Amino acid sequence: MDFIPRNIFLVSPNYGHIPWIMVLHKAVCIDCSDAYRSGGTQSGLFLLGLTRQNAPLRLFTGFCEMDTTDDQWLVFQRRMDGSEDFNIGWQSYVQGFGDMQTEFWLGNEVLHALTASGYTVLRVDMSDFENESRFAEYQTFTVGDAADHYRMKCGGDSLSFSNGTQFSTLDADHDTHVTHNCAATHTGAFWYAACHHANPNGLYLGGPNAGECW
Ligand SMILES: [Ca+2]
Repeated sequence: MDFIPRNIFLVSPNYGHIPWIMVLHKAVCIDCSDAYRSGGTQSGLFLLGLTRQNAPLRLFTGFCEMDTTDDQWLVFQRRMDGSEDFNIGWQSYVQGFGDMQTEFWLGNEVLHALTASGYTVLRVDMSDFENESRFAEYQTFTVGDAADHYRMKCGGDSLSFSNGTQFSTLDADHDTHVTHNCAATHTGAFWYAACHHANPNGLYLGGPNAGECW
């Protein structure tokens, strides 16, 4: 783990036994910007905290991306080499799965908590198999709670088609397609309507339908 604290405590040998100088370094970076300001300028894993009104501080490990822009971003999904199987069930997407250093989904439960505590700007960085890259940014991305099947609200571009839809997986059809389970027919898991203009958790092969796309 590549946590930020470097000095848990510091003892100065110059003072003999008394007095001791013991310095606590902030162990928890509240968010990725905080981590960066504390000297964690390299992208990597940090212990982060979620603060919400009337709720206890919730700690979680997150991957902070420090290199993409001047801002610092918490990564909640990454595809890079096809090493992780994304065509899996509801509970895995709720809890999160994969390896944060490579491919993963952070988890719908923490996504809900994150957006409820102010993480509402979403950035999507994409590249095709020829390494052509582009990105999209959304200012008002929110994910509802479990009772509402993690309903997503967002505007703009590819996501507007999914605006207001609940999350679906191969074993949990909450899309608006009357006869099909879009997650099953498109081998992915997402906020499908009937069905999608974006499929970032589809098969890792590109292409307009079964593969991942945006
Ligand atoms: Ca359906």
